[in-house]
Amino acid sequence: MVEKTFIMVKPDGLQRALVGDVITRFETKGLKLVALKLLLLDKPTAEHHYSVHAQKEFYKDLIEFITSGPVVAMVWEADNAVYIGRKLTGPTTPNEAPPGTIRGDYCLNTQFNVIHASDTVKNAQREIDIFFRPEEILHYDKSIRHWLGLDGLEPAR
Ligand code: 3AN
Repeated sequence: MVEKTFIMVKPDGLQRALVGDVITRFETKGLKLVALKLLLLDKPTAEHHYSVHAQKEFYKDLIEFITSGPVVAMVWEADNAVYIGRKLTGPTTPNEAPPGTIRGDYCLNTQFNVIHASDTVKNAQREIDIFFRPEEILHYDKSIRHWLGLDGLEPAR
């Protein structure tokens, strides 16, 4: 089933110039980018996004960290987008994240772990609603033949 997932490059990922790489991994996997923005999270939005962790001992640090610099928020669409997004991201604890995943390739620390990826379809919708207005989510077809100028043409020899 076609799903949307919410992906965010965290302040450490942006400062370490990993935004392009994260986008490339989702693009080349084949997901469709349907929304994207660069923003500095305010505290209430950060607290809303991470409300599930409000009782955890790392919550205060997490809010400080996630509001400490710009983030890139995105929505990606595909069949099983949520599962694929988690697979590309890797587990929360960097030492558990296999090479080839974003966290496995780039992270040493559980807090500075470069990327957020929704863990369920329900949470994806909740997170998308926090970061984007409905009109900011685009609907369009991806068709490489058209954009290569090949629609209606005979194959080149
Ligand atoms: P994930 O980002 O893999 O969904 P969550 O939802 O358990 O992981 O945690 C949200 C964020 O909270 C993590 N990305 C990480 O930045 C931070 N975090 C989680 N567990 C810890 C921890 N034990 N110590 C410090 N920060 C943590």
